[in-house]
Amino acid sequence: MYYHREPVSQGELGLMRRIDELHLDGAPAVSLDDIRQFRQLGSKTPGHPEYRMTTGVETTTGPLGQGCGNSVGMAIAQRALAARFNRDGFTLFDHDVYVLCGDGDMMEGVSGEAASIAGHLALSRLCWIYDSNRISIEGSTQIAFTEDVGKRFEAYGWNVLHVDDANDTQAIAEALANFRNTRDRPTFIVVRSVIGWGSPRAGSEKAHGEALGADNVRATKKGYGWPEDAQFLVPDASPKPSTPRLRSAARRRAKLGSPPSSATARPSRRKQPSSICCARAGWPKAGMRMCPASRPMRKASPRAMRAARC
Ligand SMILES: Cc1ncc(C[n+]2csc(CCOP(=O)(O)OP(=O)(O)O)c2C)c(N)n1
Repeated sequence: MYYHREPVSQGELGLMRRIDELHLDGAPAVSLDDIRQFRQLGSKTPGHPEYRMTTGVETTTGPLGQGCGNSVGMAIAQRALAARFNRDGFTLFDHDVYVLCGDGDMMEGVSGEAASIAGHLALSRLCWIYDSNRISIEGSTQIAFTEDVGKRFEAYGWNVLHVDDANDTQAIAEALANFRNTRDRPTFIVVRSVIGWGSPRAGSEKAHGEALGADNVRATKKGYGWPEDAQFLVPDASPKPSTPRLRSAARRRAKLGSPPSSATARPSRRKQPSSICCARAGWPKAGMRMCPASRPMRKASPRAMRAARC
């Protein structure tokens, strides 16, 4: 059991969702005061997720498309680690990698390149959830981006699913279950949503690029049945999402169980370091040997490609 990894490629909005989770965890990494500092210089809650600034944020995704690219590296790492270290009865690495991404991510070339290699390698532990609200900073995506993104991912070899309404949590749960049952290719879930849903600016680029303003905030809270004057309210009944990476070592051990004592079932400690980057079950000795500094890149890269294609 490793932790699911979750690059938030969407920038500000996605980060706020992650911060909520970090705050609502039993041992919050982000306090309400930290959240009040949202987007302030030097705060734990910068405008985009920043690796090393906030506990629970393990990758920086400011440039659109970056989180998508990062996720493919994480999914390749999952496969390599699983092949190298998992043993019967002692599964250390069986985690999935989830990405929240938006129209801006899909417009960026890097996400297409990353999706291509993910499809080629059939990275089945990888799931991208595409928030398709068809609005970007400039307005409707119709201005510049009209391709059928789902079809593009089908061509990459992904399992493409559609959820017609982002508020249909049942449909989202079913799509995620479909992903977990699809173990021969990565999954791409196109979720149709309305930006700024519930606010007077719903469906408008203003919901992205401008502060709502006090009146609109009140109207939005009213629409949600939320106390209009409450600021930074976290009701006692809020669900407590699990953020396993913040769990105590004892809780982790309880879930993982005891490692088998047999030397054959347990990976040798001496063999672990340095072989991680390119390791694959059955590879002789340390995988790192195939990419020493002296080896020309053109010779190292095909070997690395073959290693990832387990
Ligand atoms: C590579 C890159 N170019 C430009 C930006 C600036 N930028 C931040 S958000 C955004 C628009 C994103 O649109 P979308 O993904 O549709 O987000 P939504 O409007 O749905 O919140 C842009 C252009 C950026 N972060 N990265």
